Amino acid sequence: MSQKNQTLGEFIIENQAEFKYSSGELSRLINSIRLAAKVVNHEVNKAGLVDIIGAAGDVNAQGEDQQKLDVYANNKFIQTMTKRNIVCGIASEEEDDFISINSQDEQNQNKYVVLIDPLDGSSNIDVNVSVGTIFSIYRRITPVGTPVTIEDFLQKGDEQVGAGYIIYGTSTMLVYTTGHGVNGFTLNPAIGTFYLSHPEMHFPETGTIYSVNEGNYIHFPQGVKDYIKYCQQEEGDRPYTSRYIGSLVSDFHRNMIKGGIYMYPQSSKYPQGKLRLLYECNPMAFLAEQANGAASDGFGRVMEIEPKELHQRVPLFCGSSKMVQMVENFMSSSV
Ligand code: P6P
Repeated sequence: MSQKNQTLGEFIIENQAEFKYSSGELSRLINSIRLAAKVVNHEVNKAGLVDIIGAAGDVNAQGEDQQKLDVYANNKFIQTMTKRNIVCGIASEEEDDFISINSQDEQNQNKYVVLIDPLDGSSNIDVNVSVGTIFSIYRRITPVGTPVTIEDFLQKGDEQVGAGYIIYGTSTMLVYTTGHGVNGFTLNPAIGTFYLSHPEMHFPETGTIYSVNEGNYIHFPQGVKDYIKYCQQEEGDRPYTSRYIGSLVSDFHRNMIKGGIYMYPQSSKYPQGKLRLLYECNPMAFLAEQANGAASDGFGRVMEIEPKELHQRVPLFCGSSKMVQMVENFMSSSV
């Protein structure tokens, strides 16, 4: 049972036994993500000072070359997980191919691979809008002690053993699941500790917020156009409120607390959708379903999609279950 104000460390230890593979490795992995989150948070939160402390390409106080924040975040998450020898492979939006972490070493008994979007919504940084890190965790399917292969990464979302995000917003939160519900931890920056602030998070069954880039409206499938028009009609609790800030983690987080749906449909610019299946859609889908919400590609569960390649894109409709179901109804009735 989770108690408010528990630290993330206490929570991980207390709930480790719940995890059927509890060898402590997953706990150490979540702890390494926690550490990287604090390091990235420190850098993200001073982005506005770039002109004062030096823009990308300058040298910082540690004598390190200053990097674009998404490259910085990518390097920090990869370094943190590599140094602690916890995973056997990592895939990232910032890396063309997956990275093997000593997996060819016969002594390497590590069994997890992690897929990350190190800084989602990074274009928002220059305008001081929330951004996030998204992560997805699988057990490798090839034998431990052998080199990881692409098959270890191309697994359906239903095979995830963990997923979560860090939202660098008005406060910094780590929200994650290992298949036993969703819990949110808020960072106290004064002492660098995450505290359980949002135990057992749930999507309301329905809501009145829809999040979509309506600038792409004319390119949307007819079913999506019909749903948006439904949201805008005067009836009952409609018209709904449109809230879209161009950061998946932030829109998802708000909708999980207040009720709502996030949509990134296919369009002429993105015929398969813009968002990546393996390190954006699947982790958010795992969280959504664990929080009594839903996640669909417009016709079926995102987590049932068989991945074909590492940076594959799919449409995403996720959030309150009744709202996702309604979009699927509009989509199926318009084909
Ligand atoms: P658009 C950020 O680049 C992102 O991947 C999501 O975080 C966000 O919801 C979406 O793309 C924004 O895309 O095309 O509406 O600017």
